[in-house]
Amino acid sequence: TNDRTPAEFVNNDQKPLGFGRMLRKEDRRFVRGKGTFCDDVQLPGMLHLAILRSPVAHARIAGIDISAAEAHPKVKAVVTGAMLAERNLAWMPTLSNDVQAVLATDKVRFQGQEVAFVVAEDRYAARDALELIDIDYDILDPVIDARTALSPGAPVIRTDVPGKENNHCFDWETGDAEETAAVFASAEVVVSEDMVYPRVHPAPLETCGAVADYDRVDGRLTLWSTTQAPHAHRTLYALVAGIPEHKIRVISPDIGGGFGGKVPIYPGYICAIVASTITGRPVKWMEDRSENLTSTGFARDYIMRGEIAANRDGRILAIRTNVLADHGAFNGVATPVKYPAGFFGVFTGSYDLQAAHCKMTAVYTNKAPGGVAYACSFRITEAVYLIERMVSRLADELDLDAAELRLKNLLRPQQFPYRTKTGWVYDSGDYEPTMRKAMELAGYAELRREQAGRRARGELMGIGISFFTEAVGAGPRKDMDILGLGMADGCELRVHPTGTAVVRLAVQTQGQGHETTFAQIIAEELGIPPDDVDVVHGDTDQTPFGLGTYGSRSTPVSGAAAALAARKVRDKARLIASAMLEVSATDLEWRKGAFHVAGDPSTSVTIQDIAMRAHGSGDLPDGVEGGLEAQVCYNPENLTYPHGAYICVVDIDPDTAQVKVRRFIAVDDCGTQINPMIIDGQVHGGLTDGVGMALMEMMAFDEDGNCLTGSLMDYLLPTALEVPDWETGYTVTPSPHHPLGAKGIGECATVGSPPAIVNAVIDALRPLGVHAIDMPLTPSRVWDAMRGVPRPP
Ligand code: PCD
Repeated sequence: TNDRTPAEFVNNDQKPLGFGRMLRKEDRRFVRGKGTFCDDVQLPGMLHLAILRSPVAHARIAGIDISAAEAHPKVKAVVTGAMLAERNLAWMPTLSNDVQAVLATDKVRFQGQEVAFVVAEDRYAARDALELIDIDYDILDPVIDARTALSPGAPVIRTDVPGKENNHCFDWETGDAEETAAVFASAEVVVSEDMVYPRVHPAPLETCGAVADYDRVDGRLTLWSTTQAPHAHRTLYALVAGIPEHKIRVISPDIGGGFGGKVPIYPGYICAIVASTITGRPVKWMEDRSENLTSTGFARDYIMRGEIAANRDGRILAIRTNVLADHGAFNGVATPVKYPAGFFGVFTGSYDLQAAHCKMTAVYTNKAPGGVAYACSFRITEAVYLIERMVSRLADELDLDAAELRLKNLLRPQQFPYRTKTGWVYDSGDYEPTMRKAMELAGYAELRREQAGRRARGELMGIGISFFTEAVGAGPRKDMDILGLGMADGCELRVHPTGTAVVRLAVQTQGQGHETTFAQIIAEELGIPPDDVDVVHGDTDQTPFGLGTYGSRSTPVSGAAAALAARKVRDKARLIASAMLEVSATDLEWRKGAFHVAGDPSTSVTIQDIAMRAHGSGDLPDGVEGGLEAQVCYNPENLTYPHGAYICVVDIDPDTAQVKVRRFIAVDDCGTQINPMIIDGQVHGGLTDGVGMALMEMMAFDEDGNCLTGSLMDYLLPTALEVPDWETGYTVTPSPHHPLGAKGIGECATVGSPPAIVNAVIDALRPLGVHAIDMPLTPSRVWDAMRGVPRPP
């Protein structure tokens, strides 16, 4: 293997000190079972909290009797919404300026909603006591289908909002309606299609949970919680719960996967805090799998109508879409507040268009809240699906090759920075080589020949393509904030006297390997081994403020902050080196790890020598303080725009309608690569997500609003059995504004893969006259499509 262990990074010219394949430092702890996850936290005297959830989707609460539960010998407290209301804590703000019930007071609005909680001496007693709570529900008609949510006479869900008479959540529009209509009117070809991006769930391995420890003596709250954004959560707790911010410490320990689902603040966290304040004891709350699936943030749930306009020769002119968004009972979307539809505005994709327009309506339904960016920079997954389905649909209509049609319309390198018709400025891109590389890796021409042969024999083989541009790395802070908190990130770097270092970050790894890659960034910039750099994160007492890890923003934002902090340290080191070597600072040249006198490479001092001098007793140059450290708050100039070209090959069994992903070729471009091994892992994970969404995953509900996918027996996740050996490749187009040229990669494959798979299935079924099908492409749906049965609504 060419994956070096950290110790193999040595200071010589053969082996790079910074970027490159390197095994993950954190895995030393993880493979030995030495991680510390939320549920591993054990405090003396700790109590356990369990939440009672609504069994129905929509009902008025007529009465609650908690007396039997309170009488349970191991129960310390039973709390209802009414009791929270007395403390003004029954409702909390969501990240998108709506409110959400912590515990229901008036009504329950989705199955699984939090209604009461019990605190007991152990986990079992807490669960047992839930059964002793007696609640009287007056059942109301639920609103389950987003299409009927605005029908006259539909039951109103948000009766808590004064004057609210319907289930309208928001309207949103982008692009130019008139300009787009004009282009459509004069286009030679217009193709349209209806599509559903079903409700799915991030379903991380570790569910959500918290341990709250409120110290009544000095009024200090320590909260271990499964959060992707510890600093933002702390500020919001201070604003909502009224505990002063400096008295709150949020610790995000090891996290077993986030995938966007751990960005929101969930009622359970607040309940744990309340429980600790009223009992004076530490309190642990951990969800089980069903609670996680049924009550925490869902993703997608967009019903889209797409229209694409083109010339007969395949020149794409414009795209237009109408979206109906199902937001569930509360608008719990975690997105920069100016963007209620997230970054859906990038639905113009990777093509040079004359016009684009999107109109969206969002509604409330009696389903769990959310709209989280599950491995998706805020709704880009939906946007990429829309355009990539439409482009393949157009190829189908014009009888053109789907790869050639894309090549004809991709943006050209000289068009960057490129402003889209919806106002996004793509920083850099060189798309054609990426597409060509994917075609080459796939052996595209040969695959098409093979397909023709198989078709002639009646076999169902399909080749699907997608080309995507993602927008990752939110800020800049002038455009992007979450509840008023600007999206910039702090970083602190301290080099110790012996030349090892500690870097303190505002972002928090959930499995991405930050303890390795951020050490590599410092190593690259300072020329010290990555093993000599400790990465501290996930603890608000130990790290500078910043908005957290999601939207693949860690490398674009905090990665830039880390590089700039290291460069500040280097600038100071240069001054100290000039004193040590008694030459002017301008006569010094930096070569990884040391300053040399220009023209005399034998005279040099290493960064370790400089660190000792910086902390030592010797003289420092005038105006230079002792110590070797730096602090940066990085406000990105723009998002970074990674891109990729994906090709999927499927075979469909004509007798069972089972789809088999035979091959999947992914060529990604995330600019400068810090750790290609980790990048490969990120891509593998995202592609697996894509197979899950395309073929298996959907949160389903019956007409009463019962969630039908509350366990992993029904909510199907992909395993090694459903995925092929991934074939990955890369091109490198650096970001011009990022100090390292790096772009994010974490979500690219999840975003780019579903349309490639769906396009492949439709391509396979084309001889049967199939032009559209909705995810998940389960055997029964494919079977129906093969027999011309109309799609489910
Ligand atoms: N990188 C490199 N290079 C480049 C880029 C990147 O190397 N150029 C690497 C880094 O450093 C890291 C990774 O890779 O380590 C990633 O990164 P990014 O892209 O920056 O991202 P982040 O921020 O870090 O992360 C985040 C993401 C997300 S967002 C998601 S979903 C998912 C992903 O991440 N999640 C997860 N991936 C993952 N993995 C794991 N393991 N786990 C998890 O959980 Mo969202 O918004 O939240 O929905």
